[in-house]
Amino acid sequence: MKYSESAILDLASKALDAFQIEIPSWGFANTGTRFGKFSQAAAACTIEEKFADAAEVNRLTGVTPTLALHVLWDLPNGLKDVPEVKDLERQFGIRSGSINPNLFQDAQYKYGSLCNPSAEIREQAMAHVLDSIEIGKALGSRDVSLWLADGSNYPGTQSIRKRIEWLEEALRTSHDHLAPNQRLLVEYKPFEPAFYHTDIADWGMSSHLSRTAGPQARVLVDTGHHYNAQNIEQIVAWLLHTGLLGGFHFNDRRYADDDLTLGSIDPYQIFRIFHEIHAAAADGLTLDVAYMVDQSHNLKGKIEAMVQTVMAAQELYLKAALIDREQLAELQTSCDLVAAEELFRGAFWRDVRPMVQAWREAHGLPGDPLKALRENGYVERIAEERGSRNSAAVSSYA
Ligand code: RM4
Ligand code: MN
Ligand code: MN
Repeated sequence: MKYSESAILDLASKALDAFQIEIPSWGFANTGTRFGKFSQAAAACTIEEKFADAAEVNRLTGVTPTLALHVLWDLPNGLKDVPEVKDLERQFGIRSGSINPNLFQDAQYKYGSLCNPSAEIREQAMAHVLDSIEIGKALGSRDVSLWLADGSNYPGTQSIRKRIEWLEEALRTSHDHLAPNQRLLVEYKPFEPAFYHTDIADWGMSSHLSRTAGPQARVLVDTGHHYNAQNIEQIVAWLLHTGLLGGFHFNDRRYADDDLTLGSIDPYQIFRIFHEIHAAAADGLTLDVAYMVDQSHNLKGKIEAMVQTVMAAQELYLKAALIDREQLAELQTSCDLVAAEELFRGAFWRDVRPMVQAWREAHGLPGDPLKALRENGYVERIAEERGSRNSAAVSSYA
């Protein structure tokens, strides 16, 4: 590498200063698989406890100032719950992040929400999205992240094209209600819970719907929502090129939408994604990318896993930031494949942990947030406070 050591340290601290990541309220609540749920004594049962846990993660890492909220789980009374959430924001020093409408739990959504063949149910779903937009406005949060479970399980049982039309219309209406600073993020997922067709199955469909909705709509890439072997960084490069990249739901996967800890299975994948983003920024593209975590930890301790995730995200983001882009561009142009790949791989293998630790210490944060969490007794304390309530069976992330 051409960079001097001091240039690298300078680049590193600038990159880390620029990086923040949003954590999800549902990552602190009890969850499970469809086969069983293993309650954790320390899991958050209330919105207040979710804010408290988010504040703890932010105290330890310093880079998670916002908490993503799911409307049905976190604001069950809609707009009426906004004052309480605002109080919690003040109390815990954490802001509300993206607002996630919840269009998949209610019984009426059995055959879909915004794509349901029943006009009445489509209207109910639409009303929920519009409420979510109003909640976003009232909380001063920017992004409304839309994920639909809509789809069908058996060929021939639904009109795929009619459902596209309903969706286009619903997203246009949603867009019409956005405040000028708000964005509509359209998430895609190839399958599950629907197993024949999913109404927004991939980035092409999300791109089309975002464009149709209007200029404040963007695509949301959940790293777990791709088929095995799909080249996610290429999708990211396309979305950067077309100006449609709105943000990420980060997690890792081995098989499907596993919601595993970021980088636990394939850290190189996340590095390659960050590389595309840093490269686009270096090329002068305007970027406005929301980094968010979408994970729910079933076996690991929830707060510990969230801290570990944030640390992994910082490390991979930094590794990719330190690629010598000028040199890489030269090697790409001369098609010096092995040297280009070695430069790229070298950046991935660089141990950046001492740099992140130094950055944390310079910012008054614990150098090793996981160790600090183990030592500060927070998890034991909340386990004791919440334990008895958590022995009851749970049915969702709420
Ligand atoms: C979905 C999707 C959404 C998340 C829900 C709970 O698979 O990833 O973003 O809100 O799960
Ligand atoms: Mn997601
Ligand atoms: Mn998912």
